[in-house]
Amino acid sequence: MSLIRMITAGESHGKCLTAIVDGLPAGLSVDLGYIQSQLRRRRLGYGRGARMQIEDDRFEVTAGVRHGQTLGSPVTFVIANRDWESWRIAMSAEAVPEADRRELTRPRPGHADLAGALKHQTHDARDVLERASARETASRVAIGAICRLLLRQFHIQIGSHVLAIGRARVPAAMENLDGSAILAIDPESALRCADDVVAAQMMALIDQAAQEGDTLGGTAEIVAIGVPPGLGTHTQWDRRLDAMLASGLMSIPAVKAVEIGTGIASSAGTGSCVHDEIFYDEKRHRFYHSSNNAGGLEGGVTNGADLRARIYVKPIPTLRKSLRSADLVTKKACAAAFERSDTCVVPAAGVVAEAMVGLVLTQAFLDKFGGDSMIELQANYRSYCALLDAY
Ligand code: EPS
Repeated sequence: MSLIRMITAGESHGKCLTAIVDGLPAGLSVDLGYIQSQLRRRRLGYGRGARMQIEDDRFEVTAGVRHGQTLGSPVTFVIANRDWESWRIAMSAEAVPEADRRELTRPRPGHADLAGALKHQTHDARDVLERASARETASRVAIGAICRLLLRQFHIQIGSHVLAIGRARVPAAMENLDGSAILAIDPESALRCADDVVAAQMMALIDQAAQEGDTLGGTAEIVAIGVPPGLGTHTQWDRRLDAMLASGLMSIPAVKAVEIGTGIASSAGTGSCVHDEIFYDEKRHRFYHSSNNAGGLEGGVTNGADLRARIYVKPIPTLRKSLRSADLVTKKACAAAFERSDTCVVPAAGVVAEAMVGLVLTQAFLDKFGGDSMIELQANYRSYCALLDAY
């Protein structure tokens, strides 16, 4: 089992976010500009809130990298929260007068406020929301970016696009865009939707939701191309790669459903229509499939087709048009609190999902090929490719 692990720390309005990834091999070139570009992409997206103008996600690498290469020791990122300047008192590590704590006692339906306050026995939901905030995903994008730098050494590339926002959805023909076509979509466009007409409809719906004090969710698809067959396993429930991918994607704030390939539509189909028939290419010495409803995974193992997964993102729970709630202290009926937030985060969630696919694929890649250094990993990978050629 790969020892690569990610752990993050930090609250949305605390001094900084800290992200540690342990288990990367030594000798990986670390392109800081690429990592910064992924962090910038996360803040983009039509419908994003005012926080995105405050933060620039400048980061420091404080461990695990020397002269531009990984050392094989834990790599640590520290991402400054510029907004902390306005929260120094309310987020102080030392005790402060109650009046300065900016307590939140009117839990927002759909956020972690009530569940977390009961769990931690606190009557101030800010003790919960500060960590539950989607701000934490900046840490994951930084770690996902360094993982993607490793995967790119083996020609594995990851991208995403937006399939739906609210009731605006791309036409069926766009539902199965080729992986390279998805990667060709401008990674910094406002919605990363392949259909310009539908993108305009999405923007109109987002504008309407914002005017009405409401929010919108939607669907994003993530693709990884160049993935070799044989990653993951069919032998243990928690190491099946579809299970690991689903777990990583479901863990993204606001994601309420995950699909591998066309899992949802396929559940209504027949086996003879759903399963991807197998052929053999004599020239390339490779098996291939006539379709990819399986999303590149069969039995928890990659089959050589593009990896494809979809995330279904709920409308952001912080609404100007407050929902009904009950006060944590008085227990009296009240209107849910409003905290600055977004109208729609689906494009951003797609960027975070790319990072999570990058992390999980790197775990599976190192699990199979191992190696304490990139040199060793590359040698192991080449010998596996030779076995596939000779199969
Ligand atoms: C977000 C950071 C948060 C929110 C939003 C997205 O910052 P702040 O609370 O200071 O505005 O803008 O949070 C959520 C959508 C959420 O569900 O918590 C971010 O960095 O993505």
